[in-house]
Amino acid sequence: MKKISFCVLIFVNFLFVSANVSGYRSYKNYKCFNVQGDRLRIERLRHALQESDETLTYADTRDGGEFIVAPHLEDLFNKIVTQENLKTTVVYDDISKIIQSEKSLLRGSKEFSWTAYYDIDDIYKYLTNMSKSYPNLSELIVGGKTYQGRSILGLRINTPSQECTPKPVIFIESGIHAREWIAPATTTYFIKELLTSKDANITALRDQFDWRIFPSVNPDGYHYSYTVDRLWRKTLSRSTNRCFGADPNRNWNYNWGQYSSTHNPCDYQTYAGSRPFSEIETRTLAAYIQSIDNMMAYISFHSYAAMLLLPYSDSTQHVHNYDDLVKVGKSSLDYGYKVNQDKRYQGPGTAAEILYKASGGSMDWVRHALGTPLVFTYELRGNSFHWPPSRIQEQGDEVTQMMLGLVTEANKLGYY
Ligand code: 0X9
Ligand code: ZN
Repeated sequence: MKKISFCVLIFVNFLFVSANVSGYRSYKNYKCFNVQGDRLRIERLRHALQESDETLTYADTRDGGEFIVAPHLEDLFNKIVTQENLKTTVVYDDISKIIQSEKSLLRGSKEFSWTAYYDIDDIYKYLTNMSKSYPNLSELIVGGKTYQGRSILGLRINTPSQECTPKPVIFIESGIHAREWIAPATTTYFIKELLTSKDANITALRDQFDWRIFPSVNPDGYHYSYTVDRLWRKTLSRSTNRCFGADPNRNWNYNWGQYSSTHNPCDYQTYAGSRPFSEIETRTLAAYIQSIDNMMAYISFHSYAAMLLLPYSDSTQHVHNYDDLVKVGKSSLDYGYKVNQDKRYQGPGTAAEILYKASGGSMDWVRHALGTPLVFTYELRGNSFHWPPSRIQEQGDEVTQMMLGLVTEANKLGYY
């Protein structure tokens, strides 16, 4: 009798331990609030909550902010919201339900698809398979290395041409923030369109450029978000015994560590790293980018503000071809609206003017260090990093049109 209960105990203990080891951070009863009102008051709310819980998740939005509030913070949240006279609406009353729904059943299916979100190994397998299926049109490329020893894998699409001069390069950097799942999903969709579409506009889009496309430049973080903590944003580099990860979009060597950056390794969101390029991902990717000649455009995909952002992120001063960037950006958005007019994107405009100032971002470094003429950050659609898997295709079609709109106007303005 004793033996049996001992075994039961061991078994129960095993279940408990394995649930903790492989368990996904549940976010049970965490509510998502949209908060509107004075920016400074919202800042005060954020500080107060962060003091009680440094894993607080928040995002600035065009008219305020969005907060994911743990049950133990709800009283404090309500108290400060009343004190500060802020307006709140509930976006999700239990974010764990959304997290569950995203990991839809299809993800185990053999065929890679755009009706579910996939883990990094599946994304990499897809890139590898496409490079094998279309060897004349594409090749697998390595843009850098990660803390956990992964390669930052991408696809180069550079179809054979009769011209002697090299084609202009368009670089796509996607998924630098781990939790912005719609970005890698959209990017693989765009790759699929470039390689398989019979639409003459899209084959021309493919053939005119030397594409370097990286669906996930923070693959360690993405895998961690996929398997452990859905709201993880950073890399996974070890900082202290207790804390790890830096924000890879605060870590580039241009005006590093100034705005929207912290020097606290335990900050859940915007720790800038111990020094510029402290993260192997940004350092190696920057070296790869620097080795490219003839880069016409650098495009970074994030989510979920629905905005089109121009350099510089930490200054309201305009770059010399700002007016062109606005024209190209507008054309890109207009093409996108052929697919989806639900909600219009804000911008194009400098991140500093229409979102918030932030330093150490990839877009700013590329523009400043390399002088790449056309540099954009797209904040794709979503609610709290969530975009229903059933609508990935639509977002992918929208981005495909956006790329067409971008190059069409760039051509009119003489960029190629
Ligand atoms: O803060 C960021 O890095 C980006 N927004 S996100 O919600 N996806 O994290 C914006 C990047 C460009 N703009 C700025 N750096 N302000
Ligand atoms: Zn982002």
